[in-house]
Amino acid sequence: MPHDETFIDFLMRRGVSRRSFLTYCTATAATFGLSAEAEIGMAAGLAAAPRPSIIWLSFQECTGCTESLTRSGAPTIEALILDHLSLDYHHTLQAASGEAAEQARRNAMEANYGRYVLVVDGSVPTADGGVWSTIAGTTNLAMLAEAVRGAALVIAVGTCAAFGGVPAAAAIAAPNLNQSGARGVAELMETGDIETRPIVNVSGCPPVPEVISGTIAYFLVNGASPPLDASRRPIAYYGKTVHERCTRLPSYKAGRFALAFDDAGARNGYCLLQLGCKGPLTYNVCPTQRWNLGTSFPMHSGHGCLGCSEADFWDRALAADASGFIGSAFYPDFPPQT
Ligand code: FSX
Repeated sequence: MPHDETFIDFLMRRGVSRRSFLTYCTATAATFGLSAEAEIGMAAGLAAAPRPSIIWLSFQECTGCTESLTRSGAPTIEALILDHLSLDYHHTLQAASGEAAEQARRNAMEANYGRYVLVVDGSVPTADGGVWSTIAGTTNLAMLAEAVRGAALVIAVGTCAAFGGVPAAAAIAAPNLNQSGARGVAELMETGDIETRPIVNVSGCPPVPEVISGTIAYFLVNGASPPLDASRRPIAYYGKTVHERCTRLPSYKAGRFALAFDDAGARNGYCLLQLGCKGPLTYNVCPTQRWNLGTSFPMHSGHGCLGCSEADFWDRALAADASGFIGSAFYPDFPPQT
């Protein structure tokens, strides 16, 4: 595909109608809280958007983020946004390997210096000079430091890249257990280990795929990241808790709580808070966006929220009080008042 092919040309070639495209733009603009006028601007901007160069680096992770992104299903416009991108380098998806792959990365960075989007998934090991994870003989830390310099925007996809995630687990309770010294990308910018660039955290383990594509769509149109919260996440997606958006919220307000995962209350939509649900302190769109093309989300299928889009969620989940309530040490306001 040519680099200068616009997004609307690409969609037409893939058989997507203008009506479907406008419907998508309206929904996306509404997510970002844009005015009707701005909705039109978003449609025009996205239609004319050229293919940006994307360099995608994968470090310490489980590949769940890429799997989330490439999940099978109907070819939605969200998915086509990702097809439209010029994925010049992606460890997991590219066919090239070895020196040919590394040369392709260097070529893409040089040709698009200052303009490419750098996507990172996985945390970065920093202990022992970073030798815990290397690619083509280069530590993840050194590769990240090099790639960040020419990036117009950095998107940390997944809780590992955003906050350290599972590879950094037990950093709170037992610091020595984070043996690889796993850290998130933004933290490395704060400590001066890599240069500072505009960065967006798209957290979640894994993140909702539409949140990834929506964030990229916003950048394509505006040339900048959307408004962010204190954790550098797009407010449009992370501005409310899972609890506030949960389909079981009416039960919470009525004081109806499931007391076991297999009791009648759990089956009848009672609130899962007393079974350890982390929805009240977790900011994400899972209940409204849902997964697998809007099919379901954890509380819908009877499982409490794990809090995976929050920093240190794995360690928080380990702490249980005498009554067995998991995570109580980190939930001083339990039960929440909203
Ligand atoms: Fe982490 Fe992603 Fe969880 Fe896995 O790349 S956020 S372990 S879903 O794969 O980084």
